[in-house]
Amino acid sequence: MKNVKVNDTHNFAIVGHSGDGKTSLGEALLHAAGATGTLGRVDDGSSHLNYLPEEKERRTTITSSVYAFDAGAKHVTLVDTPGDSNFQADGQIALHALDGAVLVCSAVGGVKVGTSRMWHACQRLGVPALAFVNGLDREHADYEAALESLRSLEMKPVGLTLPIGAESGFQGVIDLLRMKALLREGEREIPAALAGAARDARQQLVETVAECDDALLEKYLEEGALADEEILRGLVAGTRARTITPLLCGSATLELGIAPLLWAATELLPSAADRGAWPVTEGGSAGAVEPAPEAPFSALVFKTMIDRYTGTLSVLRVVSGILKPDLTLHNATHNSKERIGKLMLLRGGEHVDVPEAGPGDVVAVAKLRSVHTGHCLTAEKGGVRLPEIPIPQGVISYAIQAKSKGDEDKVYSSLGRLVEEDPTLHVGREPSTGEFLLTGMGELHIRTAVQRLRRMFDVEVELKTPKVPYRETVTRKVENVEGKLKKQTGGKGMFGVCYLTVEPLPRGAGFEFVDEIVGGSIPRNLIPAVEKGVQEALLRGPLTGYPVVDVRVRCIDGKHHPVDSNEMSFKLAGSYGFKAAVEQAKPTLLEPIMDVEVSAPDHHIGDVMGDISQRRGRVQSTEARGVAQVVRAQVPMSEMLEYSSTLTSMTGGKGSFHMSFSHYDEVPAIVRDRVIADVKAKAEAS
Ligand SMILES: Nc1nc2c(ncn2[C@@H]2O[C@H](COP(=O)(O)OP(=O)(O)OP(=O)(O)O)[C@@H](O)[C@H]2O)c(=O)[nH]1
Ligand SMILES: [Mg+2]
Repeated sequence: MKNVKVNDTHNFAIVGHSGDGKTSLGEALLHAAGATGTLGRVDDGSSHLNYLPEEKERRTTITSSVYAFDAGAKHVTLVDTPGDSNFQADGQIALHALDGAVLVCSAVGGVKVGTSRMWHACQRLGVPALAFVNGLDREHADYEAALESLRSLEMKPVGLTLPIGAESGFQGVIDLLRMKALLREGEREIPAALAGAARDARQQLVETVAECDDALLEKYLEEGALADEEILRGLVAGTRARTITPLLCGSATLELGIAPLLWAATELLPSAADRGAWPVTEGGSAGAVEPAPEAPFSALVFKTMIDRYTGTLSVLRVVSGILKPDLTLHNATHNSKERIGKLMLLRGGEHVDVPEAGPGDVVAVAKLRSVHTGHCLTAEKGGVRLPEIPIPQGVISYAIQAKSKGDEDKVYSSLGRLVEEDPTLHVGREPSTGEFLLTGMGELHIRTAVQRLRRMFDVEVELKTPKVPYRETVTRKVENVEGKLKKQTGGKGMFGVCYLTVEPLPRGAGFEFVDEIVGGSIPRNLIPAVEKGVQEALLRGPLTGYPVVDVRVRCIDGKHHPVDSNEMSFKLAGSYGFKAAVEQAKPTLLEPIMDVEVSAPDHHIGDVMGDISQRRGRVQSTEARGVAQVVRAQVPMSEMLEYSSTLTSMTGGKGSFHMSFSHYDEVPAIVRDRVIADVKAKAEAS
């Protein structure tokens, strides 16, 4: 890779829906480029990209995998990303740091939720993409249907190849630029039976390309044809401007249609230089930095890998300048200094030392102390700051507990390391229940994290469905409730009395304390003690012990004693008064309601909506998105704890969902009584 020009440095992500063949396609590209001696396969565990034990076992990609290789004079980094919604955030993070994408779409079933999610991510980030219809050899493969579904994404696909045969009769592709048939046995002339179709498809290709450039269109209209260099020029311009999406097709596992894809990925997708200047938030000139070796150094960290033995590896994409071992850099995100050790190219699970890295290169650096995924590294002096990569937040929480007592510290420190590697995981304590919660993108995400903890750190944790963080509130106003502490027999006396009025506040308002004492019935300096007492009592409501919210407490009167009144006596008086008032103010239970978005193929949507209403959910809208329907609903969190496995079985794995907290709402009486009974039973049992 030494001395490779920025112009010849490429990187791209392979993105799409789970199981549509991204990893297999990555393996086929590596094999075609001669980077791997044998074709890696997902199914027999020989994949170079799915190298983690969990990936080999599940035959699915869990974290994005980076592989650097040379293709002719070009230095290429390919990033295979996960398709499952539990892990897809990893691919979205990587896309922020890469120059192009190959969107894989299965010939069976076409565009699915994961395909459309990643396509929209490319569009949002302005990443030029190619599309590849994969699996043409599979049963029920239908190229035309897949093409139609791609069009429904508002993509303008322009076919560079044409399939020869389908399903078990799939033999290869026609290269429409070179007008040759690429078969398993090698390059041949186009079979006579397909000559007409190939001519028509090329004609369509030329017309679409001509529309990308006014000068080309003029020439095409005048002469009815374009020269090969002109077609290439139009293709390049249209791809990079994202007005067209070159479409290729084939079979990853049969290695058919791969050479044209490798060509397109390195000739049509932009090189690091073609991509042009990157916007910066600090430094640079005119708010941008050029991807040039002589520019100030900047890089984005898009992945962190934890190795039990070698420690933490930060994977970064150099945006500008040159990186060498022994440099001191500035972590612009964390505002700290970092000394760089050796630089490594990644080839799946293997590392190869390199002497330097320039714009467009992806390298790993070991043992950076303050650096996390998403951070921006810059030159120590005169650096530029790139916008950090936003990290999607997880939504599903599980309570975790060390399996053996005494292992807690080890569990939490190992979890801390795992969270460093996967920023979409979060560990924290839920104050209202005291449980440690592991939060992630879905059930499988959390379960995989637990599996990795066991393998990497030898720690065993138990997962428990978390307690729903219920809240309590009052439903009516009660006035002038007495809170009294009187202990004046023997020793030092305690005396404090307060009168409280407690009333409901709108949802989400929290807590308000109003001091309405006049005439010194409670001394000024002791009124804050009443508030403190109320706040302590707020933490444990009378029904279930969950915190009380959305109440206003007015302290309207009180009594004191010149000697026996002190802070403690008014704090306790406040606490007693508040507890008594809440009991009289018809307390009730509130539950968290989630905004839920479910995507599923058309024919499953009836089942999905029926299931949502059974979960006490309210459907708010439905919308067609490609071949899928998207349902938006609000559903109580308590009903969504095991949703992902239900959705998977209901939709044969083709459904996906996201959810986030919306608001608290009152629990219906019948559910409330059950929750209260549960809490009581648990309290009695312990
Ligand atoms: N027949 C056939 N099978 C394929 C083809 N491409 C992939 N497969 C098979 O499809 C399955 C899934 O392939 P992967 O490459 O793991 O798919 P992926 O998109 O990486 O999946 P995730 O990592 O889960 O997102 C494997 O069993 C592959 O052998 C193809 O072109 N033809
Ligand atoms: Mg994969």
